[in-house]
Formats: sequence, structure tokens, C-alpha cells
Amino acid sequence: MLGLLGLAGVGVLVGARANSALTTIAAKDPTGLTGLIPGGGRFRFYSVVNKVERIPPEKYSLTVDGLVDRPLRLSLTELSRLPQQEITKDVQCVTGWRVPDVVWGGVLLADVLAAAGVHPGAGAVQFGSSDGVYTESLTMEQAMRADVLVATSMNSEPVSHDHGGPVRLYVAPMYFYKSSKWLNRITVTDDVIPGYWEERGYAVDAWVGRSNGRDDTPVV
Ligand SMILES: Nc1nc2c(c(=O)[nH]1)N[C@H]1C(S)=C(S)[C@@H](COP(=O)(O)O)O[C@H]1N2
Ligand SMILES: [Mo]
Repeated sequence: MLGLLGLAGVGVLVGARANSALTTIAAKDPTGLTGLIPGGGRFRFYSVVNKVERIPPEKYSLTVDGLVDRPLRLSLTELSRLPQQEITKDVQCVTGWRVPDVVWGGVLLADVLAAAGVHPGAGAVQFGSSDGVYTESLTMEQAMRADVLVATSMNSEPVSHDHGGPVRLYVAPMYFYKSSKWLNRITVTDDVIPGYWEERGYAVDAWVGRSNGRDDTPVV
């Protein structure tokens, strides 16, 4: 019980600090307090850095490296030539807000990894962001799920800059902090490397409703 309260406390403090660090993006939510009100049904914009450079679609590339047979640098056009997948599911932030039935489009992370050829025995995947700071990771088993997407569209529009476009991750069954914005690198590793928020007290295995001391309805 004390443990759970402690983690919740850390979450609120850390969230407040992150929000106060925002300028450009947080102008849409200047107090940051709306992020703590459950059931709003609308997105909040989050970034742990003040400003993220906007990448024109034609300049975008996604590096796939690490324990793979064929390291890749995929342009948006090349991503669009891989099998396209659509997933309609909720977004759930660990601070309480949830957006129902978001339509995500893009390429399954599993298909991107297959294109690069993952070395047998590689245990995990790390994600990098063009903000230069945020990282995330998944176990290889989690990365291969059919509800984990390298997303290029959101609600049938290209993913906007504020939402992490041109390309972000969408990890449906986990809290939204797993869904790295401004995704620019996928590195296959031996083991999971805890990400930005996980170094600050949040769960590495961030299943909605089964982690972080929360009882949200799972996203399945
Ligand atoms: N690069 C990066 N990715 C990120 C974050 C971030 O600060 N930087 N915040 C995470 C958190 S906590 C949430 S709730 C969502 C917010 O996504 P949105 O801004 O599109 O609503 O992005 C996640 N991915
Ligand atoms: Mo979040």
C-alpha cells in the first residue's frame, strides 16, 4: 500500500515537473493540470523537451540497427511500401486521461523488424526520438505483437508534429508513455533498456490496468 502511494506521488511530481518544462507544445495545456483530470476524452500534448524540430516528410528517415542482418534507413515512401495495418483502439495516459477509439495507421513493428532480419536470441528493442532525449523499449515478445504499430497516421490524417509525427510508435496495450513520439531509431538489443519515464519510477512493463498501481480498463 505504501509502495503504491509512493509511486503515485512520484508520478504526480514528475508529471508536474515535465509539464512546467514545456513551452511551445504546452501552450495548449498551460497548467498541465488537465492531464490529471480523468475522463476528459481529449489528447494532451506532451514533450519532455522545450522544442522539437519539425521534420518535413521528404526528409524523414527511420534507422533500424543493432542486432539485425540488414540495418535499414527507411524513408516515409519506403515505409508506405511495407504492408499497411490499421488499428482502432483507446489511448490511455498514466496520469488518467483516455481517448477512446483512435484510428492508427502504419506498419506493424513486427514487419519493420522482419525487413531488417532480427538476430536469433535478440531479446529487446529500443526506440529513439528526434527530440534527442526520450527513449523507450519493449521486449522482443512485446515488439512482435499485432497491436504495436510504427504509426504514420492518426484518425486518417498524417500524424501531426505535436502528436510525434511524421512517425511515432503506438503500443496499444500499454500506457501511452510507451508510444514514443518523433520516432527516428529502432535498435535491436540483447536486453530491455529502461526508458525516460521508467528511470523516473514508472513501470517498464506498462500494461494498462495492470501496472503503475492503476486500475484502468485494459486496452485489448
Ligand atoms: N518523444 C516523446 N515521446 C513521448 C512523450 C514525450 O514526452 N516525448 N510523452 C509520452 C507520454 S507520457 C504521453 S501521454 C504521450 C502523449 O502523446 P500526445 O502528445 O500525442 O498526446 O506521448 C508519449 N511519448
Ligand atoms: Mo503520459
